[in-house]
Amino acid sequence: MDRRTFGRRLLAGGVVAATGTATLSLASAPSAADPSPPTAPAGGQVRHLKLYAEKLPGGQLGYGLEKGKATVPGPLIELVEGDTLHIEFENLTDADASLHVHGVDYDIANDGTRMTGSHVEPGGTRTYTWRTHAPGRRKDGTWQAGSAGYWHYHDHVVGTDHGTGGIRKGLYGPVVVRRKGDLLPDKQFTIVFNDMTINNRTAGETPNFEATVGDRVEIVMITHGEYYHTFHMHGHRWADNRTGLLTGPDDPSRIVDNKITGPADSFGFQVIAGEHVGAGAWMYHCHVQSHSDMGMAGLFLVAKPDGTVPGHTGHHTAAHHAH
Ligand SMILES: [Cu+2]
Repeated sequence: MDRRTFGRRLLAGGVVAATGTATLSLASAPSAADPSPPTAPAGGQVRHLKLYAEKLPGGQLGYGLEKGKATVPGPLIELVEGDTLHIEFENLTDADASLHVHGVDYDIANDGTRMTGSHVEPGGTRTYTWRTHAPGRRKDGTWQAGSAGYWHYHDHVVGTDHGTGGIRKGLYGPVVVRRKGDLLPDKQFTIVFNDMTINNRTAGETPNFEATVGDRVEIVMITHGEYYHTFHMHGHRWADNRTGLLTGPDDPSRIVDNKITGPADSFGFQVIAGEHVGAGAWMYHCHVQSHSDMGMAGLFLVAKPDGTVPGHTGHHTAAHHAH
């Protein structure tokens, strides 16, 4: 395994950070000596990963890279177009479970469904293989997209043959597939609207995310459950395309700060924290008014270089602070 690109990385915020979750991530800490952000290397690597499903307190379930370290959402899995990933999945729960992925290439034996027998019994292990590809021209001359994008994985068998119980209890996580040369962020956060929760946390316990002005922050946003939502972040905006970045001055992507999102949708983007707007306790929330009123909101805490967040007392939202 390449330690440079596959190093264990402490998420610098978010609900999973307190447990020191290892994340399969390409991102690296910014270098003061070199202000230009690092970029994704060439793909084509064959990678291996161990992933567990296990029970969490309160009747929840989670995926984790180590036993006893499961989180909701599960760990970020990050690849570059052309990479292949073999995931040795061990089911430590007391019910059949699986791993089903969106966006990347997998054959029917890696579907993670009961119908195909590609689920895992309690105590069992199965290796799932995900492949990715770069964009290019097919033999017939037509153009095919690459695998790049913000995707996700989830259980497909707990509770029902669609994994409704597994998803509800927390068996889901983010996937990022990059193009070679894509800018790598300083910090990455995953926000999942799952029914009326954010990352399975209810009103008053929703996660806050911390950054410093100038950080290149990447958000992966996923929706699960029964409802449609709109994702809004105050003070920041992004390109509404598969990678959330503009490719140049002629990129036709719409720039948005609010996006409708329904069950199993995923998108993502990078922002420069506080760019043009400065430090502050910037809200993010569902913009369906009854949903935000019921607590589907949290804070993007953008600190000044001295670490302070202007106007933020730390308790006016009663929201949970994840460090
Ligand atoms: Cu909503």
